[in-house]
Amino acid sequence: MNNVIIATAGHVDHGKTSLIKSLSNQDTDRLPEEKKRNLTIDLGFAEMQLGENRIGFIDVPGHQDFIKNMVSGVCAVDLILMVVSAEDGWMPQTEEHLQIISYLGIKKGIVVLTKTDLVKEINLKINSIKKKLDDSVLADSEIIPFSSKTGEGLTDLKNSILSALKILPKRKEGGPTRLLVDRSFSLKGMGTVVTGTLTGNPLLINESIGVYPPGKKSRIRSLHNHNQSSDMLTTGLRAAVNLTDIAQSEIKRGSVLASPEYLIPVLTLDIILECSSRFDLDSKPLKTNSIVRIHHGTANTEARIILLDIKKIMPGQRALAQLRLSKAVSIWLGDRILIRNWQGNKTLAGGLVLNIGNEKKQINETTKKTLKIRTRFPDSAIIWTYAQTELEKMVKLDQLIRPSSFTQKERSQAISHLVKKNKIYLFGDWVLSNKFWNASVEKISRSVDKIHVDNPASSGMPEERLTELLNHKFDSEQLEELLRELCLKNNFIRHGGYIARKTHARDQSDNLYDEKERIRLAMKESGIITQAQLTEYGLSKQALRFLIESGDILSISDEIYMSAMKYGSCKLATKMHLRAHGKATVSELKKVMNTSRKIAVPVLEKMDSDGITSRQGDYRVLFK
Ligand SMILES: Nc1nc2c(ncn2[C@@H]2O[C@H](COP(=O)(O)OP(=O)(O)O)[C@@H](O)[C@H]2O)c(=O)[nH]1
Ligand SMILES: [Mg+2]
Repeated sequence: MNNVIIATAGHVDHGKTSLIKSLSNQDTDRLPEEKKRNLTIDLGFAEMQLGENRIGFIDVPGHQDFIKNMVSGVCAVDLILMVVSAEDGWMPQTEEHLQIISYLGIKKGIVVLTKTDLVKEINLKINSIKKKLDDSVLADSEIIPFSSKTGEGLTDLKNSILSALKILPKRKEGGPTRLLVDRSFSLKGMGTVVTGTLTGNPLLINESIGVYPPGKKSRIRSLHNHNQSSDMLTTGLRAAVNLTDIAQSEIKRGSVLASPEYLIPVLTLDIILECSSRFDLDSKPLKTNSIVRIHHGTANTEARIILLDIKKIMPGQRALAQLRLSKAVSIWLGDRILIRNWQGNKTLAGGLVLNIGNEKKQINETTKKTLKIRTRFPDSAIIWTYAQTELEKMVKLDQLIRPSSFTQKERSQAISHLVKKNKIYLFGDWVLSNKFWNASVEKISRSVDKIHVDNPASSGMPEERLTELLNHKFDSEQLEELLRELCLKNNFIRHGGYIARKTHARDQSDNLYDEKERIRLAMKESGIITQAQLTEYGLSKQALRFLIESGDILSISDEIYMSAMKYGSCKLATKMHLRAHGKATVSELKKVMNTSRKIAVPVLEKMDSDGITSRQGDYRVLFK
C-alpha cells in the first residue's frame, strides 16, 4: 500500500468540497458554521482507497480570509487538485493558491475544471486556463473537465490521479519522525488528541515523543488513521495521536511532534527568498526590515526580514535574507516557508531554509557564498554537510545537518564521501573542515616555531592566542578537543597554557622542567603568585627565576609575580579606561583590571616605571 496525501486548492465556491465528496463520499465541511454558511472555513479531511493507494484528502478553504488555514493544509502534501470553475474561470485565489503551492515546493498537480454542466464552450475554458498555467509548476498538468452535479469526468479524474501517483517520487523513509499538528481536541475518556500528516519514521504506540510548543515530553497512548486504530502509523498517513501528560489547551495547530532532540527552538533563519515572476507588479515589493508573517508547517510567526544583498525584492528575483523571528519556533534545515504581509492579506514570497540559529549573526561574503551552494543543491546531504563544516569549521558528528529531514543513511553516506574526497577531517566525535584544519596546523606551526627561534627560553605560544590566530570563535570544549588532536597528530605538546614543539620541550627538559610546570599550574587561574604562596606550595625559586628570565613571568614587586599574559591584559584594560576617561584612581583601576588593591598598587607602579602611566596626586593618567 502506498500512502499519499492529496489536497485541494482554488478559489472559494469553485467546487472543491463537492469534488472531494464525489471522490470519497465524505463531507469535509464538518463545523456547524461551515454547514450554516455553506462555506469551508477550516481544513476538512477525508480518505479513500484507489488502486494500491491509501489516499488522505485535505480539503482547504478558498476564501481569502482563510488563506492561513489553507497554507496549514498544504504543508505536507504529495499532490494538488487545483480546482477551477468553468463558470468563473481563473480568480484571485486560484492565482494565490498556485503561488503558495509553488513556494512550498509542491510540483505535482491535476487541474480540475468543475461545473462543466453549467458551461458550453469547455475547450475555450481549457485553453484560457492553460495560458494561466504557463511557466508555472502546474504548466504540464492534465486538465480534467468535471461536474459534481452530473458525475461527468469522475472516472477520468480517478484515472488521472492513478497515473499521477504512479510517477510520483516515493516518500522518503528513514528520516526523522515529524508530525505538524493541524488540529487538537479533547475526547472523553481519552484526553488530548492531535492530528496531522506524518512524515519520516513511523509513530509507535507507547513511545515517548516531544511536543513543541510547549516543549514537553509526552507518550503516545493510541494511534488512529481516519478512525481506524493502529499500533503503528507510517510516513504519508494522516495520524490522530492520543497523548498523555499534556493538556489539550497546551497544544494547538502549529505545534510539532518529533523526537526531543529534533525540536530545537530557533530565532533566526537564513533563507533564499524567492519572489514569483507572477507577483502582481501593483503590489508593493518586499523591502528589507519589513515585518512579515512567515508560515512554516502548520504554524505562522511574525518576523523581521533583512535582505542581505539588496534593498527590495522584485518579481522573478531570488535573494539571500535573514529572518528574525518574534518567538522561537521549531523549523528544520531545508524546510520551505511562505512569507505573507503582516496583516495577512497578501502572499509576498517563498523561502528555503538554508541555516537556523539563535543569534542575529552578521553574515559575511564567505558565509553568503557557502549558503548559496546549499541553494543550488537543496536535496544533497553531501553539499549540506560540506557547507556546514565550512560555515562552522568544527561540528559534533551527531549535529551534522540536524535538525533536517535527511535520513541517517543519507547523513552517513555524505560523511564517508566527504572524508574520501578529503573535504572533512574526522576525529573522535568531531568533524573539521579539512581546509580549515590544514591551514590551522600550518598557522600554529609557523607561529610556535617562530617563538622558539626568537625566544628559545620561552615556553611556546600561549593557548589564548589560538582564537585570534585561527580567526574563529570556538567554545572551550571545542578548543580542548582541537588542541588534543593537534598534539596527538602533529608533534606538539601542551604545558601550563602554552603550546610548544615536543622536540623543543624536550630540549629544555632540564632538571627544572617539572618545577616550572608546577609554577605555571599554580598561576593558571589568576595569573598571579605571591612570595608567600611560593613558600607555602614549596615551589622552586630557581625555576621561578628561570621563568622570569625567559619573559613568561614578570616580577611586579618583591612580593608579587605575574604572568606576562595577565600583565598584558591589565595594561590593555588600564590604557583603554584612561583613554576613555582621562584619569582614574587606584580604586577605579583595580576594578578595571579585575584585581585587588594589594595587587593593583604595585602593578600601577610598574606601569609608571614602564612609561605607560604616570601619577598625578590621587590619579593615574596615560604617560605622554
Ligand atoms: N452546477 C454545479 N454546481 C456545483 C458543482 N460543484 C459545486 N457546485 C456548487 O457550487 C457551490 C460551491 O461548491 P463547494 O464545493 O462548496 O465549493 P468550494 O468553496 O470550492 O469548496 C455549491 O453550492 C455546490 O453545490 C458542479 O460541478 N456543478
Ligand atoms: Mg469548500
